Amino acid sequence: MVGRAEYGGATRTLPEIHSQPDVWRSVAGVLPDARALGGVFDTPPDVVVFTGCGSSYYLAHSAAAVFQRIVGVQSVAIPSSEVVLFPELALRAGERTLLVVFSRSGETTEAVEAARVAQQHGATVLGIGCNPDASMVAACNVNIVLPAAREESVVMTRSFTTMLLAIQRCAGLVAGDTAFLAELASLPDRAAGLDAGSVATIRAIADDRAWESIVFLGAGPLYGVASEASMKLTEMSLTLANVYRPLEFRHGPMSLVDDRTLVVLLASEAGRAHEAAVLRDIRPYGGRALVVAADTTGFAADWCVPVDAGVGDYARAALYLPALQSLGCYRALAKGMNPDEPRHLNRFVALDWRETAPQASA
Ligand code: F1P
Repeated sequence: MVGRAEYGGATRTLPEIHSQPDVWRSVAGVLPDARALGGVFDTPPDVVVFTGCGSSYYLAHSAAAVFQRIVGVQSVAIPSSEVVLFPELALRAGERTLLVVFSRSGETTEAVEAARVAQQHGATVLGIGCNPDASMVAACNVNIVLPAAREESVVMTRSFTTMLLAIQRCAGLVAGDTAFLAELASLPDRAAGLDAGSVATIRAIADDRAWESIVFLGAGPLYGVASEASMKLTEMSLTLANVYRPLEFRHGPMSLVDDRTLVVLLASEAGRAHEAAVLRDIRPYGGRALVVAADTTGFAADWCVPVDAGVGDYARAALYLPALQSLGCYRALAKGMNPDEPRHLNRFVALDWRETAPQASA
C-alpha cells in the first residue's frame, strides 16, 4: 500500500482512483451474459428512464446516451427527486417504462423512493449499485450489484466508472453488439489517463494558482462524464465549476471567461472539429485550456491529456475520468484541503420525509 507521503496526503481517494482499471475487470463476472439482466428486457420497453442523485444522476446522463445509441430504445435521464415529485414527467400511462436507478450506497432517500414510485406506476425497475444489503435492493425488481467498486472515500470515483461500464455492458448484451462488448472489455488495458506523463500534467495544472474557476465541456455520451468531473472539482477542492455541452458555451456562458478561468474540453471524435473551434473562440478572452482527447493534436490548448483512441465515443466515456478525478484530488491538496473528507458531505443523503411528505388529502 503506498504511504501517505507519496499521495501528498490523500490516503484513500487517490489509490481508489488508480484502482479503477482493475475494478472494471470485475464487471464481466457480475454480468457474464444477458441472463444476468433478470428478464427486464425480455419485453422491450418503450422508454428507459435513467435516474439517480448527484454523481449518480450524472451517470444517468451518460447511461441514457449509450443506451439510446447501442440499444436504439428511447432513453432519458431524470433526477430521482423529479421522479418522486413529478412522476407524470417520468412515467407516462400506457407506456412500457423501465426505470434504471443508480445508487452506490442504495440508501439515498430520493433514489429508493423513485424506485418505489415507479413500481407503483407499473414500471419495471432495475437497480445498479455497490451495496448488496441496501434498502434499494428490495425496492427494485432486478439488481446489479458491484461491491468491488465501493469506496472508503465520501466522493464517488471508481463506483461511478464501474457502474457506467456495467450499464454499457448491459446495452451491449441487450443489443447483441459483440463489437461494442469487445471495446468495453479492452478498456481496463486502455486506461492511459493514469500514465506518468498525464499525472505530471494534471499535478502541474492543480498547482497553477493563475486559474480560480473551471468550466467542463462535453457532448453526447461525454456530457454526463463532464458533469461528474465538474462535481469532483466542486466536492473535493471547493472550486467554482460549471459544465456545458461545447457548442452551447457560445450562447451565453462564454461571458464567464477571463484570465482566471480554466476550460477543460472532453473532446469527442464525432464533434471534434466543432469542439476545437469552440476552444479557439475562447482563447482571445484569456483563460487557460486543457483538452482530454483520443487525439490531442490541433487544439488551442495549454495542456493535453490523451485517452486511448482505440475505441469509439460511446465506449470511451469512462477513460476521461481517472485524470479528471485526479485533478480534483490534487487541486484539493494544492489548496491545503483533504479530498478524503469533503466539506458538508456524507456518503449518502438520508432524508426524514415523515415531516415533509405531502399531507394525505382529507
Ligand atoms: C449519491 C450522492 C453522491 C454524492 C454524495 C452524496 O449517492 O449524491 O453522488 O457524491 O456522496 O450522495 P448514491 O445514491 O450514489 O449512494
